[in-house]
Amino acid sequence: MTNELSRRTALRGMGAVLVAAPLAGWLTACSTTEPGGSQAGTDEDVLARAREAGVLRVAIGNEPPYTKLETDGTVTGAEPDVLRAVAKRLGIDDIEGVQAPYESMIPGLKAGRWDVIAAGLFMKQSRCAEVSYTEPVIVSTESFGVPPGNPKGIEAVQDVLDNPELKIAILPGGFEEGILNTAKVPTDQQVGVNDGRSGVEAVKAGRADAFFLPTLSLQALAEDDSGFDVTDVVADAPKTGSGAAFRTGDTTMVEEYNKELEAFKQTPEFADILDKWGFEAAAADGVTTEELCQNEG
Ligand code: 6CS
Repeated sequence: MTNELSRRTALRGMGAVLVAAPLAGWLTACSTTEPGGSQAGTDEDVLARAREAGVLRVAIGNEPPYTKLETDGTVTGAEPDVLRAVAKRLGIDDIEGVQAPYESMIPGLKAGRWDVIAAGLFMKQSRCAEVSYTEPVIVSTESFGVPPGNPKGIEAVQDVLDNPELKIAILPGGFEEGILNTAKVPTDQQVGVNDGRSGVEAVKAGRADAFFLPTLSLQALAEDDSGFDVTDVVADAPKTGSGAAFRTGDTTMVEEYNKELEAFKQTPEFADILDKWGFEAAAADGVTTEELCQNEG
């Protein structure tokens, strides 16, 4: 994979959100505090600690509509809004967001830098082996961001396999990178980019022929940039589903969270949140974590 990544690290203000970088060992100012989280690898009850601290620290990607960091530092988006509502039902006052690259989210969770991931971190075998996902909140789709008119006709992963000249922008450690690797797309066809905006710019500048990202994320980017098209759903990509992800030792939290999530899903508020962000609340009906954790990669 060729990298367009700038290994930047930044601590964004001292507001509700800090930025965690992928560099190993780079610690945020709060990584030594455990306001609601249990220590990595312990079975301390994160639920009791979060109730006491009044806050649950959540890793987000800032990729609307899955997650969004408002200019005042408020964390929102479909997943954090559901997490906040269920946390309140569990007696936890609020959530506090930490923005991190997808590739850092599970290591940061295991290191105790945050208590939970609610970022649209899609379930697949390797991730399900490292964290405890709650039942799914979101089931969504993947697309390609392409130059206007899709001149190279990129509509499926198979099209990338069939044309070794094609370069596909992906987020390092992201679900789409995993799809390409599982399909055995050579890494020299993969272009790593920092975030959604960088992926779009890579396509517009001709450094990549397409940007592989969730359909709704590309559509959100296209709202502010008419310089690229979003393809139909990529038919040969696996079903993408996500829920909150806790440490494997936080069993009490996952059990209690799932109970409250199931009850919350029966309320109009749940559907209102999903609808506000453009998701189909019913898309997750009947879909289980067990099923989604069968995704290869
Ligand atoms: O689960 C992932 O890794 C992917 N999820 C989202 C919401 N965006 C891109 C990322 O690769």
